[in-house]
Amino acid sequence: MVHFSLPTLVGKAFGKNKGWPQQWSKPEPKKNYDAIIIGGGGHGLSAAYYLAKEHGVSNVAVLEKGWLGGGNTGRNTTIIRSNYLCDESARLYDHALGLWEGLSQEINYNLMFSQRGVLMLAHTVHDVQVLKRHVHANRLNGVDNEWLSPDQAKAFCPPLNISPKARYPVLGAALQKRGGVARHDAVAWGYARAAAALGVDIIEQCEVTGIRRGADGRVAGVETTRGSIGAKKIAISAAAHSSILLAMAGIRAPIETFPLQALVSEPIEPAFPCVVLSNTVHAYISQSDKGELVIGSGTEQYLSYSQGGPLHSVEHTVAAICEMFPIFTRLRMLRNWGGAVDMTPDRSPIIAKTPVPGLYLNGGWGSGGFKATPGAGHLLAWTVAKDEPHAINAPFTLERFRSGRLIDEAAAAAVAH
Ligand code: FAD
Ligand code: PYC
Repeated sequence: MVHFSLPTLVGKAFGKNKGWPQQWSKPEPKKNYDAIIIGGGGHGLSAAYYLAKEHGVSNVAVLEKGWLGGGNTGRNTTIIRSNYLCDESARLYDHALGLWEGLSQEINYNLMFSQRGVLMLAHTVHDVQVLKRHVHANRLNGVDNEWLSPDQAKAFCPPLNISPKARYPVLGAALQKRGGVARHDAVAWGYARAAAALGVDIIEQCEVTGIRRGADGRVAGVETTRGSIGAKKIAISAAAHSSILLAMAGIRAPIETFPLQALVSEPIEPAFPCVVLSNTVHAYISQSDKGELVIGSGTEQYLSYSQGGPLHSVEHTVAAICEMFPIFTRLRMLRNWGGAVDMTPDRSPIIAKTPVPGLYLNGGWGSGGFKATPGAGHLLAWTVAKDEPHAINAPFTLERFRSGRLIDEAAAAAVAH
């Protein structure tokens, strides 16, 4: 089934201008900006907000080729946690989680942020060892995470099947109680409204098709489907399309793009109290406040920019969910969709300057960037404003793929890759 997000449906109902009915004006692009951000997802919009709010840079445009939040921001399963393995990642994701905790109040927009706890299941001895290693590493970094026996996991999540006869029995679980979910598209709209109120121009239906450079090599502006726009600085925050945009500036990036699918069930009474992830059986699940079970798959094993994927992957995921939670066996699935996620070799992101003066990159978040939205934007804004990274994003460079100083988070990604 094709997934139409709410903004699309409303956009169709409201006529030819796709997108959410505007809570901000619809500016025409100016001739010149101090900074342009390419990509109107949560990351780009939050970067614009923090540029204006914390650095006083408000002569900024966010250029979005479609509609706000129509990329991965509006397509993900909204899981938020900070239980990553490496010290660098713990700092990065916990910085974001800290910002989530006050965000609805700060931008005066109900993001439905709900810290209901994230449970990561172990089904094999290898899983037990890996997840316990994460628990210990997290605690050393001041990030909450605890190990639960199968009985304790069931007490936390009563629908969980802990029968030893299951094909992949639950041998234990890691629990991050501060983890949870939020309403994904509200994050884009909330940041957009807050940034616009500070003077940022948010321009939809404006695809960047080229990056211009001056004789000195610095960025000078962009070519778009709405004409040329000048800019002193340009930040790429375009998720799946990072490598395409970098190529416009002559940079070859170590990023590949894969499809990742998700689906929702028909809505039911509240039945599922937390978030559960199982890397081994390629499935994760939570229940939205509307009542739908929100379920996701592992990444497809082929490169593609398609925002969809084969049905058999989704069937495999649903089979795994039914085995872990037999009470859902008779539920109907309502709709499925996909996104295209940008993966780096070490499954960690890049928030950094690029070799082109004035050009910055926030990308490579793969299957895990929603949780990072406030942190990614905050750190990207810092990097653009000061032309140097914040201490938290300093390790997340493009250069690490040359030097070998990788930040390996394949296991913490929690989604089979
Ligand atoms: P996007 O929201 O994709 O925004 C980038 C924007 O750039 C898009 O709107 C796009 O249209 C625009 N763009 C691209 N090219 C151009 C151009 N040339 N000109 C102008 N605009 C352009 N992460 C989690 O943390 N937890 C999860 O549970 C989770 N589940 C996921 C489930 C699925 C099915 C998918 C697909 C992803 C999931 N993710 C999850 C990952 C997460 O969605 C992303 O990492 C995150 O949303 C990236 O945000 P963004 O703002 O960088 O990207
Ligand atoms: O990053 O936690 C995550 C995640 C879960 C599902 C997709 N991504």
